[in-house]
Amino acid sequence: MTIYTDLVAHAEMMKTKHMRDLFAADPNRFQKFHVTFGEFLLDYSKNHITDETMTLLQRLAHESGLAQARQDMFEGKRINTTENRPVLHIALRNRDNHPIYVDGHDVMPEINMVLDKMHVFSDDVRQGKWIGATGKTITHVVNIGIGGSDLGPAMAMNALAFYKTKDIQFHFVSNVDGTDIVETLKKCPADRTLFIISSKTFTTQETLTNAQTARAWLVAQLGEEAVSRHFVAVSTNIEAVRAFGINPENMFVFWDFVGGRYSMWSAIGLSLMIGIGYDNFIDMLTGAYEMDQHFLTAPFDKNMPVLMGLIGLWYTTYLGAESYAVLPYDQYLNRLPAYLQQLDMESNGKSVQKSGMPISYHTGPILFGEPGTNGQHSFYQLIHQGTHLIPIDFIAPIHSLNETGDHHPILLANVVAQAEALMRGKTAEEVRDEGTPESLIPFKIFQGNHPSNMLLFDKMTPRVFGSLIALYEHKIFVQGVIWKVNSFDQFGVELGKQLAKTVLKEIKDYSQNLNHDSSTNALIQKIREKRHP
Ligand code: G6Q
Repeated sequence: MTIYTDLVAHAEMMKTKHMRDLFAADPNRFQKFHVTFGEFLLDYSKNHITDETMTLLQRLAHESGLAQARQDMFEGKRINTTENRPVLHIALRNRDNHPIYVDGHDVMPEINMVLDKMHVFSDDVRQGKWIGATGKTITHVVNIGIGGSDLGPAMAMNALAFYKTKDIQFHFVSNVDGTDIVETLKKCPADRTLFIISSKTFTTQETLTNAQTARAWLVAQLGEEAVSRHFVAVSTNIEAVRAFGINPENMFVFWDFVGGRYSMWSAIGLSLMIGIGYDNFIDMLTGAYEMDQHFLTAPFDKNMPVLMGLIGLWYTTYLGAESYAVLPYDQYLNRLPAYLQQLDMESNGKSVQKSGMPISYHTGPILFGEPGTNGQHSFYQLIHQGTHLIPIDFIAPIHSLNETGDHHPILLANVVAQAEALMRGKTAEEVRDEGTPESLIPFKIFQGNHPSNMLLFDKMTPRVFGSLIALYEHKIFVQGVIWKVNSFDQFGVELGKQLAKTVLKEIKDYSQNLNHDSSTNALIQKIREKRHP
């Protein structure tokens, strides 16, 4: 028997259990299945698990070489094998500043230099020392980037909005749909606007198209010489930045050992640092560092990212769940599900092992979510009474930064009650006892047995936020290791981009022959007819 066959057999047995009975049988269930770290409490007792499940899952982690893989990442080994790169977002928040070597070269001095440069620049913008071409201070910052160069800072800016300066408005433009940049520019006075062009490669079609439009808009109003006061770049590609017309002195670098979706800790966070200030940004890095240390040192049975990773893959690989919901009961985290969609699905949405062998089991789940309580009035119906197994992460602060009347107790009551309702359900007898007519009883039964994690923390601070995001990064890492995939490449986004180049030529140029399938040909033809009648 291998660990896999043991887990498959155990899963069959667990499918016959109801969590209601597991709780009834063991008054210590919460005591056994919760863990704390810093301000966080993770209650994972409302899951389809027993002591045996957790023992088997931890054996799986050990036999999958998780400890070694974790060490390899922290030591700068080239674990992104398909791109032959180390994976060192952890170096960006290495607050004890110990050397981290890549090919014998310590990366920390460069990381610290960029942080210092960001510090000076963000202070200058915040304090009105960085002035625009006509001598005015900056009141609008527009981050132009997409994917990893957008979602992180945009999500973090919302999450930490409480700490944001009120003197500057922040905008994030990502979509190549002209509406995004045009509607944003309508809100911005050219002489008081700073554009941060964020692109690791500086070749991304959407970002460069938006950046060119912004540049033309600015030049039309303030002239060519204004560009250096109103455009800065965050990138790894100095030549392309120079070619765009941004002075390399106004460029903030990062490195190819920082993956796009893991880059909010780098200079990609420049807009965020301007928003919340250097000290808060450092607190965020400290929170992430603390979670890194926890992940690195805590035994697997007390290790939050390991436990969350194992429980998640238990559902995906062994119990047949296809999706997974992240439901933050915190308005500040309203963009977290969108951020995690990229982090999780781009990292572990793979069907080939690191070795090149095809995979025969399910890997990364379909992630979705909305803040509570909004989601309760929409898709929770399906979670409660639909036919799918959907594991959930509930996330909630015990105190609000905006305690107002009964708002927060109501919010907390809802998140706790949802987890309880999903777990216990409501039996036919309970429905009948409420006086429900017999004909309606089947519709009012809740099967229950719907699993969830509950992650509570005291209140949203930069430090807590940093820990929270690092927790998810490491959870995804754990799963990637056990699924044997490379969590750090994303070749799946390439094909569509490549085909779009051909289609673009054909949409713009009538004379091009169309050699696609009949559907694609007809769609292009229709667009041509309508756009060039
Ligand atoms: C993330 C991906 C992707 C990337 C964007 C933007 O891990 O690599 O989302 O961040 O495609 O790329 P650039 O930063 O190079 O413009």
